[in-house]
Amino acid sequence: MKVLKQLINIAALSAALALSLGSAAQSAAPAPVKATEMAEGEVRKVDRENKKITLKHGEIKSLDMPPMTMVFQVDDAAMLDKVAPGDKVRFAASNDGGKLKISEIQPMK
Ligand SMILES: [Cu+2]
Repeated sequence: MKVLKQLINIAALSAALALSLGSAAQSAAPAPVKATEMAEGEVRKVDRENKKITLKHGEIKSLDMPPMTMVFQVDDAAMLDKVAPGDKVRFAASNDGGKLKISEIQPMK
């Protein structure tokens, strides 16, 4: 009987250990780094033909740019299919030799 009780204790301990390991792994999961580099804005106009999009954007820290409404270029027109005028979006912009380009854009939920 004593052996059985010990076995149960061991089982309970390892279950508790597995649980705490599980939650530790979960809380240690890194937040997506990209989210901090993304700026927010609202789509004003989508010009698929010319691969351009007009955004009213908030501050873009990576470009040291204050909030404004402006036109960005995209390399791939397909990126513009995900968004429509009026959508609130999160996007990543870069300065490509003086041309401001959007490398990633996604509607906010
Ligand atoms: Cu701007």
